[in-house]
Amino acid sequence: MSVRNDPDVVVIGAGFAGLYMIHRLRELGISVHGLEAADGVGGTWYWNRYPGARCDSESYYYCYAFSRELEQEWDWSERYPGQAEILSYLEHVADRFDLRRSVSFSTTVVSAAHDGDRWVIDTEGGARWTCRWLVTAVGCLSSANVPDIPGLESFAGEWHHTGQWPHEGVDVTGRRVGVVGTGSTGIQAIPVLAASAGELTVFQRTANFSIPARNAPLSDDEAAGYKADYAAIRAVQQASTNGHPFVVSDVDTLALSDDERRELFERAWERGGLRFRAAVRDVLADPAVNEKASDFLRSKIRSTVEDPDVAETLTPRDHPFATKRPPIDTDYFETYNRENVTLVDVRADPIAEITPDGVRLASGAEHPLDVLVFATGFDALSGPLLRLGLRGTGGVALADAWAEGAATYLGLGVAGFPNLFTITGPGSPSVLTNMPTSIEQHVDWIADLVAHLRAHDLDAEPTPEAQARWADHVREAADATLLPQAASSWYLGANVPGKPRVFLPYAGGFARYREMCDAEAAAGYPGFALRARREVA
Ligand code: N01
Repeated sequence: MSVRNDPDVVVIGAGFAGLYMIHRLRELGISVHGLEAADGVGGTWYWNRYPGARCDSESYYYCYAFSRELEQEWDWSERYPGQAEILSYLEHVADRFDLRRSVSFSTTVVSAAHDGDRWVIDTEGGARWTCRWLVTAVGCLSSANVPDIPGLESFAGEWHHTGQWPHEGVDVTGRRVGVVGTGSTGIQAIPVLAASAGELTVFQRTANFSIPARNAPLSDDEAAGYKADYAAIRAVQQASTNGHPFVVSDVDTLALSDDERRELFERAWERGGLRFRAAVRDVLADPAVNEKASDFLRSKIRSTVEDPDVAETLTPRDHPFATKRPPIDTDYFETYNRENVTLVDVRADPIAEITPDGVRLASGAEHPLDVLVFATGFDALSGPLLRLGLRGTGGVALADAWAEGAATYLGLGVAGFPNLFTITGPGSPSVLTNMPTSIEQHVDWIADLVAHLRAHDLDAEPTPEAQARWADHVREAADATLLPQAASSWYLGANVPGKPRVFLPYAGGFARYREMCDAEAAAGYPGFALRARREVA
């Protein structure tokens, strides 16, 4: 095995996070190289090519803010950008800032161990890289969760996880298609698959709330308006809870009459999208407010779905609205009015096995299929880091360090893992926010820290005390909301059998989090053990 190279920093991943990290470090004159498993840039938007894949954040702010020129020159075509358009955007960014020359593609990291001096990174192809600082930019939702259902290997048709969708596409025309999962992904894919499949069977375990996206082409006037307003838009994002440029309503919905409240909800419904949450103050803090909003959304399912039994099966009753990540959709509930779509309640009658012909339920009912789609989500936040095979001081594996659940300081580093920085790691706001906003904040913060360490010839890792305090704070922040009430949420790791139940993202809000990170840096990084560099013979 040969040592390929030895930059100051290795960045794993070339999606939104990795590309900007490489750019920032290069600007600072710090040598950096990226390792990317895919054969191109894009991360999430490289892999998630399933039918209907589209972003739930609006295009004018689901993008980088670091370059005024980039902001002005890129034209989005729709209110919500589709997968292909976001991938084109990231390819443009890679070219515009000449980033590809700093990335090795088709290079999967199999292990990364700190040898007491440097990180030693081994890749599937046998190439070895070493570096002083290792930055993970592997995303929060990149480790596919394929359920362990008996008989899957015997299935005679084709099956795919949405997060590993074939690049050549899957022709479902006239075929019998099954979809397992009704999270954000399933809810995006189901209407599109139904439009061309012969028959579509949806295997639903948990009914979900969903709000119409109201996607539409972006008019020239709208696009020009956003471009002119970017300074103000970015300021609202930076001061917000979720990194979205929405100002949360100050209306006390419980003080309104029933008619006034219904009118407020109707307006938010008509506007559509994730903005619905911002229209309902305290929706994630006050159970009474949440129940009003949940009731309204349930009534929309009843009035949309023609068959009352199907409508009832689609009606969520086991978790308050938005305690699981709320999907947004285009004609999701309407799809169940189609002749070729069948809803199967697998909570009432669980999937027992996959047979060569399709899916067999516990009751013995059979659903013959040609194509089976797993929209079953991801081993979120910790999963993408665990599969890197990270080993810290003394050879301790991250999997052992996290046996009781993922623990970090600020979501940015792990005690016992020197000079490792984790962009949007567990314990950061990440998935509760508009991702590019959180990513840029993390990248800027890490770049400043690496520059500081380099200037003073220091190594750094979080102190165990700071990490323990942060874990308490992450728990308190979640407990101050209704979020932990969704028992089956991936925020808690509940979707992966055997995964420790720890509320993974930081729910205290993006603006507050950013201030804490800034205070940490201004105070000279007191939550980190900073050690003078040892001379190595
Ligand atoms: O995954 P999910 P996702 N048998 O975990 C079901 C982001 N995203 O890919 O709820 C039967 O939310 C599972 O059921 P249950 C977004 O943050 C963003 O949809 O566990 N069913 C659930 O219905 C999102 O939240 C965009 O009972 C099984 C579904 O599969 C995150 O990605 C677009 C099962 C999984 O839902 C993940 O969304 C799409 C089993 N064995 C996604 N195992 C944007 O636009 C799981 N399920 C940015």
